[in-house]
Amino acid sequence: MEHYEVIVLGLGSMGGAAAHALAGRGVRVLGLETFQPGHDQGAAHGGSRIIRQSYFEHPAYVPLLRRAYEGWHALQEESGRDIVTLCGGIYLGDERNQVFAGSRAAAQEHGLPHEVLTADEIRQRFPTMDPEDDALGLYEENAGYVRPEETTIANAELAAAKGAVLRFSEPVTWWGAVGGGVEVVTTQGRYGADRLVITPGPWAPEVLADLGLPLSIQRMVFHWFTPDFSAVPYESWSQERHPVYVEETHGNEQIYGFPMTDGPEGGFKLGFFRRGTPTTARTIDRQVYQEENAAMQVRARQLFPHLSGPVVQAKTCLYSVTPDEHFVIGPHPAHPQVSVACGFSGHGFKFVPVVGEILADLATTGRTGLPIELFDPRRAALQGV
Ligand code: PYC
Repeated sequence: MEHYEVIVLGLGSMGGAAAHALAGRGVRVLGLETFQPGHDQGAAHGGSRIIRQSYFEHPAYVPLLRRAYEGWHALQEESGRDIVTLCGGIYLGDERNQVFAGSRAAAQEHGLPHEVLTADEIRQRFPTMDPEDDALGLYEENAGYVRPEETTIANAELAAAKGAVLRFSEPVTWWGAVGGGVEVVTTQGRYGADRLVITPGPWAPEVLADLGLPLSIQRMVFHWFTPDFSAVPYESWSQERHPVYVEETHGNEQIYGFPMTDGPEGGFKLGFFRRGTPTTARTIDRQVYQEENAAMQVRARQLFPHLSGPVVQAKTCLYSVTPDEHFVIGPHPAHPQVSVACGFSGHGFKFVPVVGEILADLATTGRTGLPIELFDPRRAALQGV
């Protein structure tokens, strides 16, 4: 049986970053993955993911985001791939809601550069947008998007270049703690290791069934629409002038989206942030229905009245949502030689480099100096208490 210092089970966004970080530290690492790098079966596809720092979900994420940004720039430089675009970000809402008030609280607590804009200022600066008159927006320059497929491929390439053994198209059928180490069985073999890192994405309910985590696997959809360029010219929708955004107004569901990142034909991508339907990674319906496109466009046009053209494309994606929407990262409660990372609740991708670093810390030393208390697999929110 081949033996490694660390096995990484799942080479999607988080596992790929962990394999890369471990290989970079000279650890003898094996990575195992069911699909091919950059696949579209999980939560790391669709061309773009938001990165932002004035984090309305909780100010405790900000130190991790600062660290993640260092990792993003390093990954782009080292891989030579086009991964990071900082086009600015705006979080629209009002004093009463999480998106605006939470972003401002995080920016103030951590001294992050930001501007608060009124509805008129938003309209003037971003002519695609027509917010409610009483809306407010927190604008931060240091936000933008990253390209998920490029990220996952870059981490796999760099991990392999640094000595990791990566096996794609090799599904894992069993893992277990054996003695002080671990064993993993795949469709093609059996491997042993001192430590195991499990990054299963939406397959967590199967792969980590022993933990009984209360994860909700949700089918999400993102849509690309054609704007009316005769009303607002292409340049105003493009990443040279348009920020990423999250909007929540008057009890409406949150929507999020991106500037046009791939030229005038590429469509303007957006989605509902928290409106998934329960599913599983095996049974998800990947078709997108006309009614879904229509509902998205009606909601989107409350903010973007000129987003009136046809849908260019629409895709499904899988979120793994925890009850408190905070991540699950830490040692496996029953097996200290196993570390787990899952439950990214639809907002994890921007943390990819720092999660890789944390998992490499846990696998090599059993602890990390980075602040992960919020993500404890044993916390009350995960116990149904
Ligand atoms: O992480 O910023 C984010 C995000 C917005 C919508 C989905 N994810």
